[in-house]
Amino acid sequence: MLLGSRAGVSKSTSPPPEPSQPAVLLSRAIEVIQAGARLAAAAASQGAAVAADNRTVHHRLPALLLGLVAQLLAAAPASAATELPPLPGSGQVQRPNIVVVMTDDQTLESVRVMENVERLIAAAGVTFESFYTTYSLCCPSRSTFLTGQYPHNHGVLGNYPPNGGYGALDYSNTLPAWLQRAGYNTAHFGKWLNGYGQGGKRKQKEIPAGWSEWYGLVDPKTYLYYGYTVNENGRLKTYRRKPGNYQTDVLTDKAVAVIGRFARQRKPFFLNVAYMAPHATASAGGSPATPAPRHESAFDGVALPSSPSINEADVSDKPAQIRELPLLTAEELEEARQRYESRLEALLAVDEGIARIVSALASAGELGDTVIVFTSDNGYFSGEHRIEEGKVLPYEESIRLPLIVRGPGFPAGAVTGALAANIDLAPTIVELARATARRTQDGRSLVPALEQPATVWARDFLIEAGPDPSSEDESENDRAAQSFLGLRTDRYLYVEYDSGERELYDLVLDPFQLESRHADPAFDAIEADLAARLDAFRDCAGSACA
Ligand SMILES: [Ca+2]
Ligand SMILES: [Ca+2]
Ligand SMILES: [Ca+2]
Repeated sequence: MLLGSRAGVSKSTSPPPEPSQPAVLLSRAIEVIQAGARLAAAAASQGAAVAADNRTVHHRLPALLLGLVAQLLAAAPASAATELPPLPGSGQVQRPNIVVVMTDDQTLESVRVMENVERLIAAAGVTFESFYTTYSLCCPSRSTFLTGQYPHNHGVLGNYPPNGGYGALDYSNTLPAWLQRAGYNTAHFGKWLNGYGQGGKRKQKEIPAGWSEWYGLVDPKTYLYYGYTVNENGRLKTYRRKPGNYQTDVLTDKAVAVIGRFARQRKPFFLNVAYMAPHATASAGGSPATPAPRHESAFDGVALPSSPSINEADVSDKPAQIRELPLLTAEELEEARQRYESRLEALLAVDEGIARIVSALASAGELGDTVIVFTSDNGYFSGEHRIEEGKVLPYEESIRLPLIVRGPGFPAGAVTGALAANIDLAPTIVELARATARRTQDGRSLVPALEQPATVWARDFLIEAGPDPSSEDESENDRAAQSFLGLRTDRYLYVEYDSGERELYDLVLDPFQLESRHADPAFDAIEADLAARLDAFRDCAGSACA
């Protein structure tokens, strides 16, 4: 342990001071050097194949180092750098701390504006290129994260009753409860399952099983960036509209304070930092996300992503619910662009929050023993396939998500093509924590891909939606009126709708999903094969889903 590294947090319960910029840079430089040394050692001991597999890393290291050294020379005063992560081997990693940061409705594309995610997680860890949610809607997706199960097994099929919502899950048998039994301190911050806190004061004061500390946003005010209420370990606190109460910043403050408290205890810890950003400001009505005042102009006038599927010209290949959509008008496209701008701006406070969380871990001497997972619960449309806004549908913008993980033993700056889904998150965390899952796990641990990013595995997984009787009343689900069941393979997406309609995309030839091939005779054999594989997965549980 380096001298002084805990001094800042042991003197008071207030959040530890953030390390100065040079201290952060120096920590980062040391981490990059350490990562390079680990890779070199791995290559030397395991032969040329490993070195070749990690070539991306080796190419990136010199540039990263040069950049960091230049910044250090420019910025470092003599007093900098008192707080450093532990050196390799200085602490025995038994059970690592695990910090999950999950944003709400964030697309994969938008990660490009998050420099700290890139610098502190991606450059220090493993980025999954192909990570998906199996049900692109808040409550079913988060229930999958908490259980390791498909929605058809955990039973949360929508955001609200009768087929979903807060009351639909047995929290005493979810990931945080399993981690507590394995000896973890656990803490939740931010968004919980839809409907949490509704139904009177007693419901607002409820704390779900599994959490040592609880800072849950209380519905229906969860989706307000100001004026929201947090259940803080059983006490309700409302944060009125003033700049210091910006929701994302307040959630970061809570997480940083808890890191300080947990780090002084012997137990490892699990933090679930569930930022509501960049979700729209209200759950109904589609008001744009609210950026922090300091970020309001960061992306003024930014163009929508240049995807060829935006305002798709020919939708004759698609099911009726898309076929019947008119081309978006210039005004509608401008509204989608404004929403996109606000969402990017709202992500900047999340990105700053990640830097503060990493700094807090480093200050507490815990960074080297901590796995950090960055992801989102579902994606979002911004005009693709003529869909002005929303999610749920099985297109890439809605289901493909960021998953970036750093942690002890994982290579730095690596990218893996291993096909992964949110059913895999709980099995991964259970393995890392050496805990025991008490539900049959439908996903698989991603630890092999984290340790060896060149890992490839053959697998299929389901993309589900519904049946959700509540969805017809929810404007945010307005494109999800019907249920579907789809199969994602390493190459194809095949979907069967309740209406009997089908979709089939070859994602190698058609990554933007412009031409469904379900009616193309050239794809008959492929479609028959995919339909049979989907049938075999339809009601799968556990190893039958593998
Ligand atoms: Ca969501
Ligand atoms: Ca703006
Ligand atoms: Ca088309």
